[in-house]
Amino acid sequence: TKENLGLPVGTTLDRFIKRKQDDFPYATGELSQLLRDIALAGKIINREITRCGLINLAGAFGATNVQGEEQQKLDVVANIRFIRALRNGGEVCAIISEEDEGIIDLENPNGKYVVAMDPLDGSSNIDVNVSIGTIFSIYRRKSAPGGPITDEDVLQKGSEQVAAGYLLYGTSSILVYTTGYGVNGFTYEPSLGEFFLSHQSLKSPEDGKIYSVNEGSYNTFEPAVKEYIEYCKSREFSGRYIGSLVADFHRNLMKGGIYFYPASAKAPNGKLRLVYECNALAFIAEQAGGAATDGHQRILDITPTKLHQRTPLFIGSKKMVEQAGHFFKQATEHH
Ligand code: P6P
Repeated sequence: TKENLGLPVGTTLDRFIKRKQDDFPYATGELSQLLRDIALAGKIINREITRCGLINLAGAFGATNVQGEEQQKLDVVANIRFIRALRNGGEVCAIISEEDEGIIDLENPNGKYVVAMDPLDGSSNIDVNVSIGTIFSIYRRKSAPGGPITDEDVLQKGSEQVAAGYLLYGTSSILVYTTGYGVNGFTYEPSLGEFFLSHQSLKSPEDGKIYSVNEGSYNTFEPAVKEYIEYCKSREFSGRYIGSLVADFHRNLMKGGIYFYPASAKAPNGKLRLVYECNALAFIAEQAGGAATDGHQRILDITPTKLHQRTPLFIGSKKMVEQAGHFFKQATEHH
């Protein structure tokens, strides 16, 4: 099948992409090149992050981004690097980024793809040495080439994604992505500047015993969420919360578990962004045999209306997400 090529673990990302492209007779190579451009930007960011302590890139930049959050220098660096890599690659016509209010038009009129990204998520963790990540989604451009970028290009449902992935800059840096035929992970070897296939056809355990939520907001969660948390405690699950979405997501993907960021008084629609955080991870979760909802519906079925809109998120092992959904169903039936 297209899913498991049975490639040796020593396969580089480049060779893997080439092999996969050969599987698609009509592939014209743009998506392959786009994935290479993202990997290149990831290598550059990885270098900046590992050096940041030395060249004082940690700490607040003094500016604030559209979210009103203190903009960390590395956020700015990551945003610039990804935009530059994708502009130079030529396959992308527009970018939506957590760091920019509006649509970034790359002036690539023949670019077939649109990228939605969080260039450096969890940036508040940078100067405390906690793992951080890049999250990206890739969509096909819908409007006519050469014309203006329109809302139909940038407000697409997650189910329209052509590819999605994340980079996790941790104890080792890893690139995990899907093009709709399974999930594959590549571990970065900085001394060679190469990503090597390390997790082929990654499948997430269908059930798990890890739950990840910021219980500091427990008191203002809706009853169904409180009931699910009590359920997790009754089953003596482990609470694991790093406070860095990509790190929490990846751990649960590998070991089985659920991450949830529900609505609360402080965050009436949750904190995480639908277009450039939740959709990418939801695509990966489902491709790995997991699930992702907002408590009621599939994340990938939500039609975005605003670039930076937030959504509650329940994501991870299929059985755990279903169990959480059960408490929401009960709640709506009682009313
Ligand atoms: P809280 C980091 O700022 C982030 O966007 C995610 O990476 C992380 O999972 C979440 O917010 C943590 O938010 O409200 O629990 O501190």
